[in-house]
Amino acid sequence: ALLLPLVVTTASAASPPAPGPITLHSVIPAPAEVVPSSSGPFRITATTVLVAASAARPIAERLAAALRPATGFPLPIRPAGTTAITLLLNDAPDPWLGDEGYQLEVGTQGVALRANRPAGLFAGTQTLRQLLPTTVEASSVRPENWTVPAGLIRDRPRFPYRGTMLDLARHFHPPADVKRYIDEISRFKFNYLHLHLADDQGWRIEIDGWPRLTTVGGGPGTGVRGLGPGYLTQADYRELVRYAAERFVTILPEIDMPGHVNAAQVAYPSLTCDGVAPRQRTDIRVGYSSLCTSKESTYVFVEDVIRQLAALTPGPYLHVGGDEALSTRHEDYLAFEQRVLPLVAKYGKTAYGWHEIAAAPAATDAVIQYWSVSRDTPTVAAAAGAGAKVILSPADRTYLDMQYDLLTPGGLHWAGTIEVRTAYDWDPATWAHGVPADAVLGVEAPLWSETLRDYDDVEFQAFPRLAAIAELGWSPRSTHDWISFRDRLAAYGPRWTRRGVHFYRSPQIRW
Ligand code: TNX
Repeated sequence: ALLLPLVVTTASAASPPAPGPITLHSVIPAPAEVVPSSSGPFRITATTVLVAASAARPIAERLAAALRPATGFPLPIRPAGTTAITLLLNDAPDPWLGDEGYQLEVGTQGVALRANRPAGLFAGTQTLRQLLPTTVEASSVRPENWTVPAGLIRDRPRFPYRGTMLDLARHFHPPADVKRYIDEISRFKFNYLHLHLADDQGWRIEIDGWPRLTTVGGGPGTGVRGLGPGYLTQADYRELVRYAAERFVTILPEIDMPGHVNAAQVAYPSLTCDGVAPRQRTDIRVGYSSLCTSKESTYVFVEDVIRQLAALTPGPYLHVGGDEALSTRHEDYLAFEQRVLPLVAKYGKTAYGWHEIAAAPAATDAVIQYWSVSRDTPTVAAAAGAGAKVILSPADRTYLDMQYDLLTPGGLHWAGTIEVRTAYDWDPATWAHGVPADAVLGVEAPLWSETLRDYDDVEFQAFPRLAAIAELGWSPRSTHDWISFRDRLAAYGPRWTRRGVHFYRSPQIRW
């Protein structure tokens, strides 16, 4: 039972400017409910133990591993203890917390983290890490007062889907880099990573029976000077799924069709209508390729790919693209989607596609990813009214490949430039006109990789904007406050610096 009365406090302009002391109000994304206490802080020392039983233990181990390098403390994990950080799964679920929420209580005697499910405990440990001095990010021992401010946080996500996408097609980014990205996004409580695995310039996932997809299709993408080639074996993919799951991130795989398929057609010319292999493409144009929707053999290919990807993917969704099919006649496009969307269901997954699929009747059972720069979208609104769920990825707010301003290196600007405040100041629940808030499943920030040569480029485009998207996805609207976010972001900067994250030092933030 809670002893403290719960007061919902809004992080506001009144919270201290950076680089003030760390308080319970410092966290990104802003927690739902924060009640600071005037009691002393908890101090982690050489004798602190972590207490965790059974299902909480792997999360305690991950937390201890995160805290040991900088503190130098042993932080053993025990079934019981006194001066302790305790991780507890509720016997009787606290309905308010749901599957991903947590409660964090800090007093002089210790830290008690409670949740209904492991995902909530994990989210709580990410909050706890941000309540420690920034030096906790150091990889070797630092002299520091390892204090955690006292009080109570009760927290849960606003939206069930909080995602980001990495385009492995235009430039391949190897599994080690994808793992670093997963590490970073899981700190901000993202729970989905969408992998764009095939496009005109590259095919990046091994499919049994279709070896040329990767041996031929795993080329340079839009890369130059040796950058860009590569692909995931099925074993690589499974390992990414496992690694992500340990951090409570679900992989959403995408094979884009019926457009964006040039790489597959170079590998298998039978996927064109005339059987003639197109030339390999390394430019960044879109809209010129299409699967041959009138050939039965096309659907043999598509079903093979969907069946194998579904089998490799424990997550609930499979993304079948559907965007910018500018070389597919509209009636052919609709007929294609009417066959392909149900195929995803046949293999036990919920179909997911870019918003153009909304024109197909079968899309009412799908998740629709809205990417337009317009807020008027009658087709998506109609599909949402008929039952479809919508993910908000408006290109002029969430596209991480857009330049911050016209002077920042890398990135494109067809949807405009996106500074941090532009990424932050909008509301996913009300953005798309006519799409009711209860149809909005969440928000996703796609990172297309036409210009992203290496992982430094990935980090530069993603951070700090991804922190803004994290807050839109997780935090209740009542906490939304640019001044507060700006100051919390400024205070967060040293954490990225210590971890070697190559983030953009936006002039909007007093770093
Ligand atoms: C549009 S938006 C695309 C991608 C490009 C991106 C570049 C959408 C669903 N498709 O093919 O990579 O713009 O910003």
